[in-house]
Amino acid sequence: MMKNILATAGLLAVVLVAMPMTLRAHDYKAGPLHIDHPWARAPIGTVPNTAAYMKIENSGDTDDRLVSAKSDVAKTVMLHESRMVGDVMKMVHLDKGIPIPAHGSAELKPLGLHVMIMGLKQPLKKGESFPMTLVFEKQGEVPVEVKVGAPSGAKKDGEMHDHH
Ligand SMILES: [Cu+2]
Repeated sequence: MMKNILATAGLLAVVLVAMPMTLRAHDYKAGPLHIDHPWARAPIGTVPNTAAYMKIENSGDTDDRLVSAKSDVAKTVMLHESRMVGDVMKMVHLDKGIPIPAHGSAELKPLGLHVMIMGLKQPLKKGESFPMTLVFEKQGEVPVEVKVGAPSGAKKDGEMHDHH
């Protein structure tokens, strides 16, 4: 019986170690802010654009705001929101940033708020990661590593950006 438990525990340890890095969530603390699992889609084919997503929680008593993001991997990094207008997905540039309310959170996710990455200077492959600096109104600059996940499956996923 004891032997079985030990064998099972050993097997579990092996499985955990063997888990690919990309599946592991990662997160960052900066003052009252908690930034959970920043990740980006691998771009489709030779499209030089992609988007990054994460959840940002604010456990503090003061509202904060994500005002911008920067990264050397691309020419342009800006804050966007995808919105359905009729049956067309439109991109809106959020020039006032994304509010992170006190005791609240903001979730950047596909088909919603995102960090738009345009004019990639290098290909991004699934499993890699790249540095990005998030700039908050109160908390200031917070460096994070963005993990590259799978590319989006379809155009309607909102990752194709027709800029107007
Ligand atoms: Cu966008």
